Amino acid sequence: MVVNIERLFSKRAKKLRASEIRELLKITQIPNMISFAGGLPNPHAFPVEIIHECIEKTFKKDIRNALQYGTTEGLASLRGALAERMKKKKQINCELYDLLITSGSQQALSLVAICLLDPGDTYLTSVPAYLGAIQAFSAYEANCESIPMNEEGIDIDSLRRNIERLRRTGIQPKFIYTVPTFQNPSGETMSLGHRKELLNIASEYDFLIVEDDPYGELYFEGGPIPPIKSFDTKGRVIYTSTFSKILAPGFRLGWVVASKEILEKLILAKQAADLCTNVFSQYVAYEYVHGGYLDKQVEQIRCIYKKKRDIMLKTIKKYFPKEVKWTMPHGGMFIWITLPKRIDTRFMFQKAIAKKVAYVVGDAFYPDGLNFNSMRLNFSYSDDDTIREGIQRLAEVIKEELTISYDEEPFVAEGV
Ligand code: PMP
Ligand code: G9A
Repeated sequence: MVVNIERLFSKRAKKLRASEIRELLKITQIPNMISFAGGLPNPHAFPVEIIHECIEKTFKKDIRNALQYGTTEGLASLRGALAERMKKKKQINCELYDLLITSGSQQALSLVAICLLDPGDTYLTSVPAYLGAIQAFSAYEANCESIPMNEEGIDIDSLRRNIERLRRTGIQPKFIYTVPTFQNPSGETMSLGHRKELLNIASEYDFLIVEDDPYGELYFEGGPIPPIKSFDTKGRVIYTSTFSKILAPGFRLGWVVASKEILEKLILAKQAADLCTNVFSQYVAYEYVHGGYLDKQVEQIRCIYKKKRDIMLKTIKKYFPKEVKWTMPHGGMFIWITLPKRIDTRFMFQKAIAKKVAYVVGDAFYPDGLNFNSMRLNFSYSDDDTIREGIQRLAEVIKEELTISYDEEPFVAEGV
């Protein structure tokens, strides 16, 4: 008998949608394609020699335990080293017991969704938002309320208005998801004032903040900015970060700092998901942090990415038509481009691919869609000359697109 597999899938599985970014990663494989699409770190920023040394140390010290199953919470020595670093670098007051190691921060988002979201629950996010978070939360059938971003990171008035509107219909959001520093996809950073204000609002209306901070260490100027978690004295913020951008994403290592009650639930959810995070990775990462390699490496990564950001911005300024606007990130890996409203970056995408240059359409970062004239460019992955060449190709595509006149202006939502 033929298996009627559609009948057997859960309602949840039927609703799962592919991530535009994961799909786009396939395009990167096409020969001569210049991809500004994937949010990939630069492979030359991976500390290959240091990783080799850390692996050797692991082999010498404790290889049999490194190859064994580990606790769900994660390696105590690594959690301790990270807690120290969180205190020193981020002013987050935490001990090793406040910290859970996860399989990347993506798993942290997924565990948060399992523990906080029932089908039909509402969460808030500033938009444009990290696609992987939207995917993680919508897998648990939650409703998303989008709050526009502004030059201070989030439109606080709109946030209040939306919370009040939801309240009138009896809806209380569970949490707000935010990437306050060098955000993916916009590159924007939330001001200190808005960080504190967001925490006050979360307290006033009693919801949590899920603070996702993969890029906080990658500042190019202006120094580090305290995370929202550093102002949190009541356990209202679930903070997550990752080794993906400060070591290598192949390690699949992230961590969460949260209150005891929340952490306990996340640990239970993780037990069911994967028992424990890759133990060998954790041992090697411990040597990386403990041996003082991390601090030095992060300085180098900043230096490499700053140069790439500067090259991309300079080339954009030189070649993009004057009607185009872009963000000026002070760190991270992304620049957000806003084109004249009559351009639809989804239609333009095929033309860009034909010219062998790829971006992510802005629409992908809006849970409700409805933002058609924007795109995200990644500057960390490509080498310097490739950035120059790719931006020139893209400039040609945009210029050609601008010569096409449409009868009607396509509808465009306001936002960044
Ligand atoms: N959050 C944000 C904002 C990201 O940009 C990414 C990766 N691009 C992640 C989470 C997931 O990262 P990882 O699972 O590799 O830690
Ligand atoms: O999905 C991945 O490979 C990580 C990249 C995320 C992004 O492009 O935002």
